[in-house]
Amino acid sequence: AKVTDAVLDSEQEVFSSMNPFAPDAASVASSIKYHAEFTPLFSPEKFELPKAFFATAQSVRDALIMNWNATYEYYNRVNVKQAYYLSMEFLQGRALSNAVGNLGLNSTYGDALKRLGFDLESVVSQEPDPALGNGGLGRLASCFLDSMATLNYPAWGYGLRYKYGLFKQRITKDGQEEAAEDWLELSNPWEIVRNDVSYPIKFYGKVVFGSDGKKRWIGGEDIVAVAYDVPIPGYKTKTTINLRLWSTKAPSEDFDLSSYNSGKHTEAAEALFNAEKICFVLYPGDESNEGKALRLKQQYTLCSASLQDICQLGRIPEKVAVQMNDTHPTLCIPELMRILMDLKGLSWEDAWKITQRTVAYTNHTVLPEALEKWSLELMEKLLPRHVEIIEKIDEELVRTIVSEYGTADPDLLEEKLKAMRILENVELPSAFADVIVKPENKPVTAKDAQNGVKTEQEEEKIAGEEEEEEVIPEPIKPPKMVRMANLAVVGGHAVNGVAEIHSEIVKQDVFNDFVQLWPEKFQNKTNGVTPRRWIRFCNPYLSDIITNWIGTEDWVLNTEKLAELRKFADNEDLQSEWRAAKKKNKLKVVALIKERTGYTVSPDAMFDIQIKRIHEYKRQLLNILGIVYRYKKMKEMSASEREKAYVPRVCIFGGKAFATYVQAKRIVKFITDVASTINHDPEIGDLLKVIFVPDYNVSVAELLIPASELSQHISTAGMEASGTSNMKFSMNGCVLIGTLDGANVEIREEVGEENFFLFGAKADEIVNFRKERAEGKFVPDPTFEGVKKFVRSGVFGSNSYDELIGSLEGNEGFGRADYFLVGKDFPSYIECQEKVDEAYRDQKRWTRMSILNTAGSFKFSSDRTIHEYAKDIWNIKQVELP
Ligand code: T68
Repeated sequence: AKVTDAVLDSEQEVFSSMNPFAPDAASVASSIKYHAEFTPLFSPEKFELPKAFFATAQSVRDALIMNWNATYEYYNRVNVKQAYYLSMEFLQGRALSNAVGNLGLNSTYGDALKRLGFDLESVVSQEPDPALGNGGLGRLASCFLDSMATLNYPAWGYGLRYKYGLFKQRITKDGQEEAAEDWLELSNPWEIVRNDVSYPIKFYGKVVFGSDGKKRWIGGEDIVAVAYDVPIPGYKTKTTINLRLWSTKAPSEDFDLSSYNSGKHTEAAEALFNAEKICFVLYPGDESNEGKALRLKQQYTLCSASLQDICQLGRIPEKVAVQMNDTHPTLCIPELMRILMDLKGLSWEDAWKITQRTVAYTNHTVLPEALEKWSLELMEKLLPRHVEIIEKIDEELVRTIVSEYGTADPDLLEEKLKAMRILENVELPSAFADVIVKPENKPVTAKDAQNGVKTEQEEEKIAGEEEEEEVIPEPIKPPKMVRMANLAVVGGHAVNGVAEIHSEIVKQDVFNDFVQLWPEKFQNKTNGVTPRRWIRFCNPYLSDIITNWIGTEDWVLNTEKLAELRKFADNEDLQSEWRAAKKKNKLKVVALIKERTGYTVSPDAMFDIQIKRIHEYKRQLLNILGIVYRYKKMKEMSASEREKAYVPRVCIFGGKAFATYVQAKRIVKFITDVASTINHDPEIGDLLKVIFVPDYNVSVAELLIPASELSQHISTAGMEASGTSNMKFSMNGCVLIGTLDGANVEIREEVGEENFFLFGAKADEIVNFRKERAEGKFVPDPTFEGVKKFVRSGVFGSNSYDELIGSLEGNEGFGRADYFLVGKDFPSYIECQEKVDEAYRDQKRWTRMSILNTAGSFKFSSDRTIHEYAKDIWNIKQVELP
């Protein structure tokens, strides 16, 4: 009780120092009542939970608006350099509890709502979870906003206001089904539409010379981007920064009134629909050409609207740093060039210097298929002026490469051009056509001629004579593409990976040729997560214990303090409090599982969790096959042997598969089939349960992570750029099982190798193992063969899972033979899981491991990451409001 009182006092103090009014519960209650009545979204007769949520959010928003205004008024006055974080995704999660928590008003709002007959927790759970992101990349952007505000860095977030967020996932007997996520259905209490902040955006059209000799982009389709602002409060600071989300609409004159009046209603509104559809959904399916064009329109809308806005806000480049979250906003580079040259009249050279100084690029993946490319043909149609600029950037790059490597070794030069050019499968710019003499055009040397070596033309002639009748088909030309990552590397002043191992792979592999040219551009910025949302607010039980033992709540801002827990790791009192907190969190998850799946699980079993997007490289398949192995062994034992041999476990999965990713959807279906067999097997009971929590999102993560005891981060080494949930789990006292991949490597270093369950092949061994497989030299372990056979025997239903199990063998028709090396890592994974059981049996040892994870997690606060970006890339300073 003492701790809570102390926290309460400090909350009051903080708020009174921050605001002209220091709200007590009574004034907060009247503010909520005021909003329910005078900014209504519901009819007046009833005052129920949904209304309570909206009115509470509106009352919190008042405080945020005040702080927001003060923040930017001050930044403008002192004219500071600001960072602009551009991202196609912000996975914000619910805002109410976060805002109330950051303002230090938890108990005040709790009391106020009690006076009105509600409790804060139920009110908070009314909020729809805005899912304007897919996964790690979007959530990272949101953690960064929280840290930038908390640390008083002058900054903005820019994104798109999708009408529908990431789809809602339903699990049926056929696997995953998708439905629209209508998060705006009841309106969004946090956003403020700025009717005076809108910009024209153009698509299609053509480029002409204006009378001043400057290029003009004219004609085409014009739409308007309108700003919707979402205030982002910092923790225990007045600083409240802005997330500006663009929505699209048609210019009002585009509504064809006379068509409408003549009964052609659809045609009359076509322009409206065309403009609005750009912001309908996050990541529209892009298998069709229409889908591709729409996604490109989204990207351009983000870049163009944001840059037009930024140009109004601050002097470029002195006062502006633009960070591109992956390649999705790379059109910033040609767009800024266009603005500077065509609209502001700068020369190419000046515009280029400014652009390079302004923008920087974060890479989040090394998977070659995920490196973004756009068809040149599509881009030429949609953005003709930008293609001209990209062609010129490409030409300048060719010039640099030629001058760096010379023409003496044409093979080397050709290889470099092929790897580095922005334009792919496009002829060299005319100025260079003669510079490079391709090897096939090289004259045969006298020595070769003596040895009877023929020129290619001679070979062709002979071949032609031999098969005179045969018609040689025209070779299919590979499509011309724009490589966005290459453009981002060339156009920015900094390129960073998101974990040490990832940044090394970026340097040694993906962008190695660019590193040779510009080594100084390449950096590492290991990801982080906000300790506010990801411990303090989602895990109040553990937070109170930490505060109590460290003796201050400062650790929420200075996570280094968490290290002080180390000295208490074996303390029995701490250990028992620690276990009690875990148990309370597990009980919440028991209820969630019951509600979402109907299954009853025991809170005394070990909670083993893997939650992330479903992807082959993340290897949910390895996890579920490990479970199948465990089940198979259990079935071979007598009841008493089973009890003795196994620690009871609840294995929990959560995650969405991209709607068109067939193999990922098969994995979901397989997990749910296995779950249904095991969970209904009376012999197994509480010894093993498998749960797939449907519709995984930020709010579900906030419940699962604090309850987790073991969590799985088991990607094929070298494929997960960083991972960020691994950091959240570790902070919440969960022990990790994982490969040496992404941020796992650094987490293991920090928490100590005895507190991390490591298994599997290392990144630098993968190439050889894949080769071994391809050459048919790999001999699978009998345990793995046994598991596959068991699955095929029909235990989990009539389905024989040919495509899934076949993919692990590279059978005819099933593509790459176990590309993700599930079979290779299986035996070491199983062995490692046995060590997990052994450790868990000793609860003292396990609790110590758990405490040491929290204690060693301090590096993974996004505050640390943001300080590094601010210093090494953006060159911005913290500015505290007076
Ligand atoms: C993730 N990437 C990485 N991509 O996979 C993860 N959206 O390792 C890393 O921790 C995280 O980024 C943050 O750095 C994504 O989440 C996407 O969601 C994505 C990819 C392509 C297009 C759209």
